[in-house]
Amino acid sequence: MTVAPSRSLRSSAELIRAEEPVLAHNYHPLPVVVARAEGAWVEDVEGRRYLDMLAGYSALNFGHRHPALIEAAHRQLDQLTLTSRAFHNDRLAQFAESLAELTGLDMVLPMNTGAEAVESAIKVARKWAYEVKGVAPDQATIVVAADNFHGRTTTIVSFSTDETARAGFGPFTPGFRVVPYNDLAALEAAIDETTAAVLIEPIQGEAGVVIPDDGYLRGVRELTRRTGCLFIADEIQSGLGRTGRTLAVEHEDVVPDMILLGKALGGGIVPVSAVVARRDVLQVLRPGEHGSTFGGNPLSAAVGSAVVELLETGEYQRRAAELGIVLRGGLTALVGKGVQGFRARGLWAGVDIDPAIGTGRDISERLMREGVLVKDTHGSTIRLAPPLTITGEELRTALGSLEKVLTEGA
Ligand code: IF1
Repeated sequence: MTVAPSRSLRSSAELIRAEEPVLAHNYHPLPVVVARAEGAWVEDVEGRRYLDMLAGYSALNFGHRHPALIEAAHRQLDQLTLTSRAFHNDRLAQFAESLAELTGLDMVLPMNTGAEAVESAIKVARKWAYEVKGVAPDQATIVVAADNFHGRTTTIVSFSTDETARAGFGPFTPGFRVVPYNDLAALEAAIDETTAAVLIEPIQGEAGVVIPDDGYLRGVRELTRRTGCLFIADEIQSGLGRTGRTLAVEHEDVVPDMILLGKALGGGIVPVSAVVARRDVLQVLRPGEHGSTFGGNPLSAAVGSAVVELLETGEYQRRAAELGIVLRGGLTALVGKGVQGFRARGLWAGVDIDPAIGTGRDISERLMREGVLVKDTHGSTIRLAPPLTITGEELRTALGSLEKVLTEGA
């Protein structure tokens, strides 16, 4: 940690209390107030240090304030920050070229948040269905999976199966069919001549890091190709190194028609998302039909290019794969000792805690007191997704804290 605390004259407790009357209550954060961070570590207002085992839900794959990313951002701040797409900017071509090259696809639609990338893909898929496939006007359907998480807009929550995310927000957008995840027969039965696309997460994050059976993604690829609809992979959380590959679909050697990226694409500095697609798909968009004030801005493009550069080396994917073995080993040793089961790929795990020991929230709070930050999901599951820059020693420290918390609670 470098700089002395200067800005926070109020304590963590005071700052948490100060939020209550003025900040919308749409979150229930752990009671930690972060003021500084570096790498895999964050520091709170009082100077307590914590290992960040959530990494901004994968938005911080390269850790907090990665030197190459901070440098790229600083350099760009001194040159040009925003043009809007009314003009060209001198950073966008390189960003799009390098991202297309990294993903093996042709064209990039730059947006800002994950939800915007998902919304954009839905619009592109529908337009493709009408213009290329010949679906009757306003009849296009998109098939999605139960327990999906794709974002928070009204259209996206329209096809959520999570009542907390949906209830009270209707009326909803029509045109979606929900099938069970990891079920190719159900998917095939839902596809017909109106189907524009199948939209799925290659690994379901919010659902608890649910990994489909080997062959499912290949099956989705074959099925969508055979029936003439698009395969859209939401890699917003699973992509960019997290699972030990650049993209989670690479574990099955599959190339979707559209890939959605976000989170880590902004290097933990700015929101950057993108739809990356085949040329014959993305070219349905013509001037004026879609856009964004901030999408593709030079600061985002500079940071996004620097992120792609980090991934081009393969170092982070390799780290995720190698440290993933440490993570898996540590969790395997805890099965039966407070852990009922877990699902893991690369540096990403959903860990089911024995409900007798506590809820996921209880365990997260106890881990916080041990200096480790995680996030619960769905009752008894906690989610581990440390920065890919974490060391083996730091990872073992976190696993040691988890063991301590679980055995103390037993
Ligand atoms: C929240 C979860 C993580 C995503 C996938 C699109 C988006 C997300 C696969 C939208 C966003 C988030 C958002 C955040 C919590 C979070 C989350 F618990 F809900 F599942 F990461 F684990 N596709 N995921 O995971 O991206 O618009 O937020 O940039 O909503 O509280 P966004």
